[in-house]
Amino acid sequence: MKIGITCYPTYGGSGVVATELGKELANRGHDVHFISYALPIRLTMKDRVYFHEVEVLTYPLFEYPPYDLVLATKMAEVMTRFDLDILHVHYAIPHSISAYLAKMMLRDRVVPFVTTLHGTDITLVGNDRSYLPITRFGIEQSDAVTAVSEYLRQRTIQEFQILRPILVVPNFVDCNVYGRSSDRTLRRRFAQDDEGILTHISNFRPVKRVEDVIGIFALVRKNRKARLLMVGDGPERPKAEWLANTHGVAQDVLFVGKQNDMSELLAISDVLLLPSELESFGLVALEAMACEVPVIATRVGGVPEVVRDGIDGYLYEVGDVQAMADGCLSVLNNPKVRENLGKAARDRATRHFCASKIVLQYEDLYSRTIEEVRSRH
Ligand code: GMT
Repeated sequence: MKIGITCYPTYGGSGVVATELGKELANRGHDVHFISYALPIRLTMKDRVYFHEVEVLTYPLFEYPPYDLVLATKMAEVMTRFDLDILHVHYAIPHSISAYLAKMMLRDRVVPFVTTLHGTDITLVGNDRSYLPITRFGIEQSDAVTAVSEYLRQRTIQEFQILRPILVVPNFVDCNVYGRSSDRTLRRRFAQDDEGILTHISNFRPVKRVEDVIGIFALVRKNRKARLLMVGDGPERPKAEWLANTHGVAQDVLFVGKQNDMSELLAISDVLLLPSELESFGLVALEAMACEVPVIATRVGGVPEVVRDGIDGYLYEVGDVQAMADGCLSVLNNPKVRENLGKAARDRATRHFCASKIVLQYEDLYSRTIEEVRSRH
């Protein structure tokens, strides 16, 4: 198939999923055309992968340059020029609206589009009154819609009063790339042999509750030697740095910034901390699980669909910093517990969330959607 993919190219789960999906589809012999305003972060150019940049003209009249219109124009151009069979957009706003416009712009052919809902497009942005009607319209006009968890599917149906089917296609991880590492050299760059490594990876937005990450670590540090790796960047980073100072643990907290290769850092971690207010899936928890890293997270949104409490890690109420610190300590102080949780987590990741399995579901959805839409025209 000739497949177009649009996503946010910056750091964030939806862009990562879209990029990894495109790479897998290209490996399977499809032509994949990425359409976005920048090269997606994890995208490396290879055979059958193409990138089409959306360049937005600024003009003094435009206080708000109309990205969605330029994107629609580029989508229509790529659809025609490369004879696309289907377009897959990740994150509803504004991508599904641009895809709808592009589809309408074509005169002599129909190119269906699939929308994948990732989370904040529904739970934070989409249900704001100023975006709700247009988000609902984008969902209704899509030729197929998927959500990354059952939680997100249900929430979309309830909040947007959606009657059309929404298919759950969970996020995935490349189980060949993500795995445990016994290489002590990389580990020693961050911690001594008797120090546990706790890792947090996010875009440092308020929903991630980085203040709880630091609070949990400070409690852990009172009880044993440990290091905290803070991976990523975003608006709450200064607050996290300030809190590390005020808790007196700054020397053991390493802010390593945005990284392209999470697999390396996860492969040497002992615990993944994800105390978010909400996660529709929690891709980073899955990536950790594939690396045999137990997950200490909040019982929110789609997280329990990924992490089984007491089996792959432990789940807690939002803000229960003390309980999450106790959970970390029970993992760090008991190597056997850490190992058992880690092995179970890896087993779950490989059985249910491996790229090879999930990509087939998208492939199948594309074929069915193309056939349905063609049979109607
Ligand atoms: O988490 C974010 O702030 C961004 C958002 C994104 O677009 O990357 O993440 C959402 O999509 C991820 C990939 O499907 C999910 O793993 C995250 O759980 C989801 N974030 C939220 O629901 C807060």
